[in-house]
Amino acid sequence: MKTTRSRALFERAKKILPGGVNSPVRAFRSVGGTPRFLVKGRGPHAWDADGNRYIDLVGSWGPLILGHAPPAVVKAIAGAAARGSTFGAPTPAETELAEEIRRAVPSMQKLRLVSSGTEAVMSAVRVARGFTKRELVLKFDGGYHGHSDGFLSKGGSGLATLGIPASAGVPAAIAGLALTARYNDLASVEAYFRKHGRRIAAVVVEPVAGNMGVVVPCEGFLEGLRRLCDRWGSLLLFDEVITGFRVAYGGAQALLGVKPDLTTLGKIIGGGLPLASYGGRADIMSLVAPDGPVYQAGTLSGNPCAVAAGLALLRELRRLNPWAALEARGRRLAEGLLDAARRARVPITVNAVGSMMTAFFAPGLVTDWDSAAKSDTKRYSAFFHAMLQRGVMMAPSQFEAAFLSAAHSDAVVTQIIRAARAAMSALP
Ligand code: KE4
Repeated sequence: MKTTRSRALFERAKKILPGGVNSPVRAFRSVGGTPRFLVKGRGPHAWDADGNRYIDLVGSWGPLILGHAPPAVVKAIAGAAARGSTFGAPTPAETELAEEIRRAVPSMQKLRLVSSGTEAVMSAVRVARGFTKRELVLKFDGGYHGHSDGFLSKGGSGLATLGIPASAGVPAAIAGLALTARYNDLASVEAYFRKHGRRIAAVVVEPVAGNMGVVVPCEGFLEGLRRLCDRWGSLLLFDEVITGFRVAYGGAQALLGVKPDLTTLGKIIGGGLPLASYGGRADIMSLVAPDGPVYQAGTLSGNPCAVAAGLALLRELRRLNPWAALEARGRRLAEGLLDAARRARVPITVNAVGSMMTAFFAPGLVTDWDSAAKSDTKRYSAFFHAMLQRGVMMAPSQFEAAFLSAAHSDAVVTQIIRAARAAMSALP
């Protein structure tokens, strides 16, 4: 596979961008080799600068639930841009998008639009602290909630990928405000509550984890968090930046039937443009400025182009209702990966919820960060490259999710499975 142009582009990029990228996980550091510089996407496919075509299972880390460049979204962005890309004033469409979100996620009685998932979680935690007048936040090892200071220890996604236990540059005083429990282990949460209960402002959790690879909540785990938050007067914050509109129209809270006090969304609701949201109970959100004393602001918050993209995508999702088909194809792909591994006698475990999944090169079940971390990342890297050579782009990290879109037809899923069989049997 020719990668001349990607290699040259990478060398040039590294001269000015740290690691040659604008987000660490794109740099292929954990899988090695040259990151592919992509130039075009259409439906389930992406093309790199050397003209190689890939079936894209990264999907921009989640937003592309309808695949690349869905016509309705492209048209909406072009229209918004032609009417003026930003005003720094309220616009009608921002309210329409907020109403569209609340229709799907009724627990977000009031919400605000921001520009990234990081900003959404950071702001939601500030509101939780303002509302409860408490300082501590409880999160989970292997969880990732963006790169704000309070969340950069024992995190997932890029931190796990690069093996960074905690980021430099975060003052101990701030890092110390985050307690880290074990996902799917209610006893570890109860222990923290027994010790710090009245100081914990919020429990922040990915209701289906995506940033240690996909890890599914055990029966009763989320319900247990709800019960403990109610018992101790803390708020339950579901970080649904990945799962919102991904695992169901109403996200993981609809799929799993547990209602948080606060929710963060991102990725899909921006239709591929920078847009995210935090929201929840009206009594909590009434503290957000200018209504209340919790300050949060943003020059491009509710940006007209991003709002137009998000509105177009959410309305398309409502029209197409793709989740049953995504679930069926996701299951077929998960089974296909397991079958390919079995044929090649490679021990893997696949965790999947609907169209998001991870093949862990680990012998046993993966139910938390400790078990995910036991994965053979070298073998994952070999599989990643064997798939890349066969025209399938997986996530360049064992600790991320693969995403199917509604554009990944049955025939495309068959092609992925066929490539996986060849890739598995080619593993050293
Ligand atoms: P952003 O600031 O990257 O928009 O969102 C942060 C975030 C918050 N919460 C969850 C559950 C998330 O998954 C993310 C971001 N996800 C990663 C990939 N798993 C973004 C990819 C990247 O960092 O380049």
